[in-house]
Amino acid sequence: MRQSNMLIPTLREVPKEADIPSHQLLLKAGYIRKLASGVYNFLPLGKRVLRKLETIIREEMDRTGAQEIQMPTLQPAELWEASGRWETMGLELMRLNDRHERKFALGATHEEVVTSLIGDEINSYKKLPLTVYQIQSKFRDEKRPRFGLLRGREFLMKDAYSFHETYESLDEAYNRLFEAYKRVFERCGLNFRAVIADSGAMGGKDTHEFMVLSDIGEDTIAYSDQSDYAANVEMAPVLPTQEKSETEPKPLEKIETPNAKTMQEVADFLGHSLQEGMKAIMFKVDDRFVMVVTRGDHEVNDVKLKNLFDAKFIELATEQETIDVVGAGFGSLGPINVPEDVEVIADYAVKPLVNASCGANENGYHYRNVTPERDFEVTQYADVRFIEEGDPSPDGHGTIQFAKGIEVGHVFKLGSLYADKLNASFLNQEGRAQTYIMGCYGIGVSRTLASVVEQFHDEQGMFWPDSLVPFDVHIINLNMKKDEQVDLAETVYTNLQEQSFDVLYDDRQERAGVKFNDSDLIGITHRVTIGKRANEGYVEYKNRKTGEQQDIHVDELVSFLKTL
Ligand code: 9G3
Repeated sequence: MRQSNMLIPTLREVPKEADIPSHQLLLKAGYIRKLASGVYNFLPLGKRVLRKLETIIREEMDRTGAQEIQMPTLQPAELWEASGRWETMGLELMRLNDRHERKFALGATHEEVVTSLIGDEINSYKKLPLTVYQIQSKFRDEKRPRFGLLRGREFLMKDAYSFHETYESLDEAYNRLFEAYKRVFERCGLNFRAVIADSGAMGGKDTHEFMVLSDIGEDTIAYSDQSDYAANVEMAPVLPTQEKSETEPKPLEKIETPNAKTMQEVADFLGHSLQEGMKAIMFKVDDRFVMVVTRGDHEVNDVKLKNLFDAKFIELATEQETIDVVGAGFGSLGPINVPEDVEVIADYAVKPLVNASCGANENGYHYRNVTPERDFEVTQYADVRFIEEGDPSPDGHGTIQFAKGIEVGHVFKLGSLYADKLNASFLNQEGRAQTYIMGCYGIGVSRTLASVVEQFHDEQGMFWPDSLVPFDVHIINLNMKKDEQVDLAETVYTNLQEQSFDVLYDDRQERAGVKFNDSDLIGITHRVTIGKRANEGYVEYKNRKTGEQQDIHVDELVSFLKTL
C-alpha cells in the first residue's frame, strides 16, 4: 500500500484523557479513533492487526474442534427474563425497544441466546459434546469506561460455549480450550499467567482467568516465584501455619483504652505489634450475622468468606447493626462474650496466638493476654484472609509474589445452571430428559490487542510481534524529488510485493524526520530506507524492535528479509 493513499492520521499530541501507553499510542499512530465514551472506530492499521489477531484465535479454536457460528446482537428480553438476568443485571445491560415497543437487550454475552439455540436444535446425547464460538461485538454500559480499548462499552469478544452430557466431557473440553487459550496468547507474544479465579455471578465451579502482566492491570495476581502456581489474589488459599507459640499464657486482663479505636492505636496503647492483636469484623452473610476474627495485620477476604458459606449474599454489617447485635461499635469488637446466635469464624493465623489483644465488646475497653480456646469459643477456624507477598505458595513450592494483571480471557465450568433456567434438555442414554452441562469461554479480542501494545512499546511508539504486525515491511523514501531514489523505491516496492510481502511504502511528500517519527510510531518491525546511497543500489535496513541496522544491496534485500 502507498502511504500517500492510506488513512493513517498520526498525531503529534494525544487527547489528555488518554493516560496509558496503549490508549495514547493507538490514537497517536492512527490505529483507532473515539466515536463516543468507550466506543471506538478501528482505522486501517488497527483493522489489519485486529484481523490477524482474529485469525490466530480462529485457528486455535478450530483446532479444538469448536465450530464458528454468529449469533445476533439484538436479544429478546424474554430470554433474559427466563434466566432471571433481566432483573439482576443493572444499568450495565444496554436495553432498547423496537418499533412495536418490544424489549431487547444489546448482547453483553450470549449464554441465554446460545442455550436457547442449542436447546431447540440438539435433543440427543448422540450429538454431544458440541462447542460453538463466535467473534462479535459485545455491549456493556460501563459506569466509567477508561483506558481506551481496555474497558470499552462496545468491544470485540470471542465467546465460546460447550455442551455436554457429563462433567467428564466438560472437563475434557475445558482443558482443551485452556490449552488453546495458552497457544493464542503465546502466539501474540504476551507475557501472561492462567490464574485460578472466582466464578462470581456466573456460579459453577472451576474457572481460570488469563492475565497479561502489566502495571496498569486492574487485577492483582498472587503467583509463586518457584512454580507456575498463580491465582487471583482473592482466590489464593493460605496454608495454615501449625506453630503454636511457646509463650506462657498470662491471666486475661480487661483494660480501659480511651480513644484507641484503630488496630494500630490499640496496639500502640497496649505496647505490642499489630501481629499480636486480633481484629474482629461483623458481616451479614445471607440472613445472619457472622463475626470474623483475623490477626491484626491481616485483611478479611470476603470472597473466601462467601465461598466458605456458599452464600448468595455477603456484606459488612453497619456500625448500628453491630451495636445492636454485639453491644459495641467497630473499634471495640472482639470474640469474647459474643451472643450465642453469632457465629465466630477465626482465620487459621489466629489459632497459634497467645497473650493477644482484642476489643471487649464494650466501647472504650479492650482485653489483653487473650489466648484462643482458653478465653473464647471459635465456631470454626478457616482460611478467610487475603494471601500476602512472602506467604508460602499454596502448592508448596516457593513464596508468593504479587503482580498486576489485565484480564484478557476467562474460562468457566458453568454446569447445568443455564440449561436448567432455560429448560434446555436432551434425551440421555436412558432416554430421559437431561439438561445440558455447559462450559463458557471468553477472550477479550480488542482488549488483547491493547494489551499487546502495553507490553510492546517504547518512547518512540509501539512495535508489534511478527504475528500481529500490520505490514511485513515499511519502505521509506527520504526524498521524493530525487529520481534515482524514487526509481529504487519503486523497484523495491514491486519486488517485495511480487515475493508476497505485505508492504507499506511511505511515498508521501514529507520531510525525512516526519517519516522516521511516523515509522517509529506505527511500529512495523522491518524498515527499508531509501536514501543517499540509492545511486549505488544500497538501502538501509532497520529492525524497529532491536534497533539493529545495516546497509544492504537491493539485489540481496529479498533473500535477507526472507531470513527474518
Ligand atoms: C451482562 C453484563 C455484563 C456481564 C455479563 C452479563 C460479565 C456476564 C460474565 C460473562 C461470562 C462469560 C461468555 C464468554 C466468557 C465469559 N459481565 N459476565 O455474564 F448482562 Cl451487562 O460474560 N460469558
